[in-house]
Formats: sequence, structure tokens, C-alpha cells
Amino acid sequence: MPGVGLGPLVPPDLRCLSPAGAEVPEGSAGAVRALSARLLGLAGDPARDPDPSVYLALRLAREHDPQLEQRYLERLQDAFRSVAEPPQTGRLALYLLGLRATCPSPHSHRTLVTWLKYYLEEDWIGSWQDGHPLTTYYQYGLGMLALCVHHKRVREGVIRRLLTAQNYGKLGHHGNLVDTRAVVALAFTCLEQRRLVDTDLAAELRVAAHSVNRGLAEIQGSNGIIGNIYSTPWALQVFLATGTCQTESAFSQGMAALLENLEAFGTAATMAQVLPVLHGRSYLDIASMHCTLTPLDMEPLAEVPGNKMVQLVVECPLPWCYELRLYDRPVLVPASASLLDVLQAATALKFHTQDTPQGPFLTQVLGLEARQEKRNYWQLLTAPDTPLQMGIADYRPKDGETLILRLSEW
Ligand code: B12
Repeated sequence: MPGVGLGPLVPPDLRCLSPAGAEVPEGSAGAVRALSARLLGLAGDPARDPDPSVYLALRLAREHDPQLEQRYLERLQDAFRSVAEPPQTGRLALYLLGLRATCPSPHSHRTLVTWLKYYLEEDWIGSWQDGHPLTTYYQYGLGMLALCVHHKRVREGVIRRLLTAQNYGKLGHHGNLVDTRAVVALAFTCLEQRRLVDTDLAAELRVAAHSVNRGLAEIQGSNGIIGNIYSTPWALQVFLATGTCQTESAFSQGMAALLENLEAFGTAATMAQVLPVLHGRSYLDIASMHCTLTPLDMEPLAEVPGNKMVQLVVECPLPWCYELRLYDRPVLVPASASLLDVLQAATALKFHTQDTPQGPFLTQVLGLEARQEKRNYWQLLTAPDTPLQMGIADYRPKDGETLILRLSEW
């Protein structure tokens, strides 16, 4: 079967020539291959909606199943063609990144590129009116990255808005900041390296990307994790893309942390986020892809016998809530149950979810709906106050654990 090759996009003088962690250590290579195999297995399941991030991960892997990838691409294209208007900034950006990663080399996707430019302008206007884009800086960054990977220019004002947000620490809040800063740094690095901006702006983008780079290395925990285990792959993508040798040890420690915690990446969405770096690649490598290679299989999930008891609490601390604690009851579930199973088993608890590529997103509990436009959401926490790092379908509470669903602002 033919092999995949990625030419170095980053000029050799900018890349760490022997990045200690860019290659997965021998002993872990099997585990990474097994994870790739699991993702291929999930991608081959026609019952699952196709997700551009999954396609990207398949394409950025070192080993491939060309037929499966082709079928997946076709499903993805069908899904995108079946909607009247392209989806918003982030989804469209990921889709365009996916199209750029196809083999043979991509043809023009001018209409979609035009839509994405339009969405970015809308986000840009939103960011002046409300202090943040209509979507989020994460999506805004993805949009710029996708246009850059397609070698399309973006209006300078649109880039400067993101630069200002980064330089003045306005990119966001709490839990998601690492992911957002990393995506933004990838976009800056791409624009600078692909020379899509004039030299002054390129210099500013380079400084900003390196400052993100340093900041990420500084917040790395002694366990190698940057932010949390799910944001660590994004941080490592930045290290790979900027290729600065000063972050080499941060890269190896981050990589070691990922390899020690591979079992945390159990869903298609999280596997898709970790696999590119495990293969030593960042989204910037999409721009320099050639064509293709080798198949693998999937593993079954182990069942745990017995039952467990979980305490479920629902809180509404916002000023307009009529009561803080709306629900507080024990729920008996099988030992292997997820938080979603707990919600389903809980008596007198009505809730709604919305399907997303990350799994079901909790939108409504006890008739209270979290509203995107009001920037509130149902936050998931384990008592007393630790936000979960997974969604309801993936989190498996321990016996005796107290879980809180709290209507929060973001
Ligand atoms: C922005 C964001 C949010 C925003 C989304 C609002 C918005 N309008 O953008 C808010 C603050 C609401 C949010 C909430 C949560 N998030 Co969040 N979020 C992100 C972030 C930074 C970007 C997502 C995005 O825009 N993707 C691009 C668009 C194009 O893709 P999309 O699929 O259409 O995105 C939608 C879904 O991702 C959904 N969403 C966002 N977060 C989550 C989490 C889960 C579990 C699900 C099912 C869906 C979901 O909102 C997005 C916008 O509509 C990602 C970072 C990342 N690395 O992916 C984390 C991320 C996906 N979130 C994460 C988590 C843990 C959560 C929470 C569970 C936190 C908590 N303890 O409550 C909650 C979800 C609770 C619930 N109600 O089900 C984790 C998921 C890890 C995992 N194991 O899967 C990530 C990877 C961050 C991280 N590094 O830990 N999140």
C-alpha cells in the first residue's frame, strides 16, 4: 500500500531538529497504534455522525485505512451538502481543514471559503459590540487557521482583533482558556509562516505566538499536564508548530503525560484531539500533506459488574433562580454507569441534551434551559466544587460520589 509523507511546513531553522518528544517512545508506539485503531473502528460505524475533527485525525495519523477514510470523507461531504446554509464559524473551519487534508490534492472550495470569510466578519463585528465574537474566540481562531491552511488571506482588521484579544488577555475565561489560546497561537503561527501578512504584522504574530508558547510551558504542572489532560494535546500542537527548542522539555513532559493517561481519551472527539500530536503532527501539517497507508482494528469496552450509589444535586445559583438547590437525591445505578445513565435513572428528573461531536451536551434540567445567547450552561461538577473534565456520556462516577449540575455563566 502507498505511504503517507508530510513535508516540513516549518522552515528547518525554526523547528527543533531533534525534538526529544516528537517521536513516541518505542514502548508506547503500540498503545498509540491501538488508539488509532479504535478511532478507525468508530469512524467505520455508519450509525455515528461524521465529524471533521475525526477525519482530520485519521488523515494526520501515520497509519491509514484509505478506503475507510474515503468513505468517511464522502459521508462528511453528504452531511455538509444536506444543510441549506453552511454551519457556523468553527464547524465550517474544521470542515475546510478536513477538505484540505484530502487525497489527492484538493481543488478549490471557493464558496465555502467565502462563507467562512463572511462568518469571520460577523464574528469580528460581534466582538466590537459585545466584547466577544458572536461565536467564541476558539471558533474565530479555528476560522483563521482554516483560511490560512487554504492559503487564503484574511483582512488585517480581523487578524488584529484576535491579536488584541490575545495581547490584552481577553481570550476567555476559566476552564477553556488553554484550548483557546492554543488554537489562536496555531492560527498566528500559520499566518506568519505562510507569509500571508506583511512583515510588521508577521513580527507581531510571531511574538504573540511565542508568548502563548511560553505561557503554556509556564503553566505546565509537575505531572506534565497543561490546563487539563484534554487541553494538553492542543498545547503540544503549539509547541510542534512553533518548533521552539526552549519548550522541548515541556513537550516531552506533556507527551509523557498523554501517554500515561491514554485511557482518558475514550470518545471519538477526544481521540481525534490527541492523535495528531501522538503522531508528532499539528494542524499546520495539513497544508503539506501527500498520500496514504495501513489498516487496524477496534477493541471492545470492558463491563464492570455490580451497582453503585451516586448522589445527584441540581443547583441554580443565578440571581433569577427561585431556589438554589432544586434536586438532591441518591441514585442507584450499575457499577459501569455514566453520568448520563445516572440522569436517566434519577426519579423525577427531566432533562434534555443536544447531540454534538463530543457527545450529548446537557441543555435543560428540570425545565431550566441553558441559553447560548445568555452565555449560560449546565456545568458539571463533582462535590464540593471540581468541574468535570468530561461530558455526561463519558464521565463514570465512583460509588458514593456526589455530582452537581449547576446552571453557570461562561
Ligand atoms: C467553548 C467550549 C465550551 C463552551 C461552549 C459554548 C459555546 N457557545 O461555544 C461551554 C462553556 C458552554 C462549555 C461547556 C462545557 N465543556 Co467545553 N469546551 C469548549 C471548547 C473550548 C471549544 C468548543 C468548540 O467551540 N469547538 C469547535 C466547534 C466548531 O465544535 P462543536 O463540536 O460544534 O462545539 C460545540 C460542542 O463542543 C459544545 N461543547 C463544548 N464543550 C462541550 C463539552 C462536552 C462534554 C460536550 C458533550 C459538548 C461540548 O459546545 C460547542 C459550541 O457549540 C472545547 C475545547 C476543545 N478542545 O474542544 C471545550 C471542551 C470540549 N469542553 C469540555 C468540557 C469538559 C465541558 C463541560 C463538561 C465542563 C463542565 N464541567 O461543565 C461543559 C459541558 C457541560 C454540559 N452542559 O454538557 C472538554 C471536553 C473534554 C472531554 N472529555 O470530552 C473540552 C475539550 C475542554 C477541555 N480541555 O477540558 N464548553
